[in-house]
Amino acid sequence: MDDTQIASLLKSSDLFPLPQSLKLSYGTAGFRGDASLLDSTVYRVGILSALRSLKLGSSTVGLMITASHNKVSDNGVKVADPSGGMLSQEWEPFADQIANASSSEELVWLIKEFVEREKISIGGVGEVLLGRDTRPSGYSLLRAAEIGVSSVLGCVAVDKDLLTTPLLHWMVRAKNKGLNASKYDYFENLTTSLMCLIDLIPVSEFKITKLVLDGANGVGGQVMNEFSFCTLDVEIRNTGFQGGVLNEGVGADFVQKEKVVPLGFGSKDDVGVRCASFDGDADRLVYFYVPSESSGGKIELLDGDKILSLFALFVKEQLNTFDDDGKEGELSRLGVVQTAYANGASTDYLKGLGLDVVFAKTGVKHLHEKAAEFDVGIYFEANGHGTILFSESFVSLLVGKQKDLSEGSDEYNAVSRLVAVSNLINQAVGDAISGLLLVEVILQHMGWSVQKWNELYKDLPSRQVKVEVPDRTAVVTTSEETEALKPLGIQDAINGEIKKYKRGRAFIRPSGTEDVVRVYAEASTQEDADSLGDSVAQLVKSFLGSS
Ligand code: G16
Repeated sequence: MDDTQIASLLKSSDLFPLPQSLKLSYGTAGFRGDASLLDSTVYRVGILSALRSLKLGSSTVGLMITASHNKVSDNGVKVADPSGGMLSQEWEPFADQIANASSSEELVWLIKEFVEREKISIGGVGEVLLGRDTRPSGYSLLRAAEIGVSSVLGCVAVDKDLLTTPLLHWMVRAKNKGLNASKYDYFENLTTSLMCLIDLIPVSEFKITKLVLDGANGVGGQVMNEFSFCTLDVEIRNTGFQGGVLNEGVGADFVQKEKVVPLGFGSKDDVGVRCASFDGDADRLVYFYVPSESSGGKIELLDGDKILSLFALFVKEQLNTFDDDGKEGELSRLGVVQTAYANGASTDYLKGLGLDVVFAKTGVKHLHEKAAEFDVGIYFEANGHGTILFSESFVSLLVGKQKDLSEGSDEYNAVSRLVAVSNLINQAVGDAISGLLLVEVILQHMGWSVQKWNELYKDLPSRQVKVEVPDRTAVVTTSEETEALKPLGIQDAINGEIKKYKRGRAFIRPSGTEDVVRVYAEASTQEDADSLGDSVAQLVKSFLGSS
């Protein structure tokens, strides 16, 4: 690094001093925290993104300013790698180091050392696409990111303004593949593949029924509003245009955790209607319906596990149509990836379909990696974050096969559906918009109502609790997060509680996005799941103290 570069970094860094006692970790999905403390973090991640672009031969990198499901006063920042996926985990320690550097001098020293070690040639051309969600703090944080990127010589930041997180990831991937990568290209891509799937629906009478979407008062509802559906009937509520606070009593996280209707839903006209919820930056999707007028706001939830099951069933049906002797053989290896939060009933159902079910640690970066090992890998977290990955070689094989088959045959239609799904569903990251379109078209394909879909299996009752503790990092778990290794003795105590309940299962883990320890409990009745969740939460408090 030459003197001009060092001077540029020192000068800009002085604009963004690190707030006292701020300690950050890249976490499950980038850095998150109180927005008023994040200027220096976002500026530094801007520098990191520029270096990442230079390191990878001037490929385009993405930087998203969002705290997704967190409260509106929080914000955060994460990086999309040139593939469109999450930042390589190999760079996370460097992200942690620079985010916590206490002075401009220390920051520049860390960068210099890293640039030399990674053999990054400063002076090349780098490009970083910047996006933000609707949080009021996003605008000024985006300016900090811009300054960070442009303080690395030769690097430019391109402001893409308000976007869903998956849309930014999609743009990065498309740009690096040499494809058109604007928001309108994304819409066009969705429309073309959706229309293709609709044309292949076997039932003669294509029936459109209303879907009501809860936009979490965030960017997802607003982007959906811009996207005109000629073939779907979608009413969007909680767009944030008429007031309403981001993620407050609305959105996928609220609906999935509380299992009650979001604000603006629940009138008698909503009973039985198919509804869906996005989270704050539209990378999560859950469905629900109000079962009866007397349900008191309680809903029937169709979470990420049920979306995964629907997708798996559909993909398997297509594969079976053309795979030799009706089994997945050499041609296609289909696998599904879940986390410890997956409802036990969903795992039983998926295994019952004969599928390879693999478990990963919480965080889409972990699930994505495992799903990419299959020809078709479907991953979903119960919270609604997931997608379907098709390997490039499998898509080429499908396209080749399509040419050999006679148009209109069952095999041809099945192959064409899979090709269309691979175009529709975001290959970079979980995407609530493309996921929603795929759910809608599969329900049409099956001729199913949301109630019929819900009958695939019955969820075991479960309960999730957040516990505020003085130091959540005191909880250390095994790699699949099903057992706590620390604090010593807590797992034995949890096991003691689990034993008291039929089909009892529980685990604890430190959140990577909020300052809490999360508790998950499952049992054969809701009363038991609640009681197990509460007693494990009590154990967390007694081992770690309450804050
Ligand atoms: C992020 C991650 C998800 C994860 C969630 C909760 O979601 O992308 O993979 O499940 O945080 O993580 P934790 O339990 O560690 O707080 P989002 O939608 O907030 O970006």
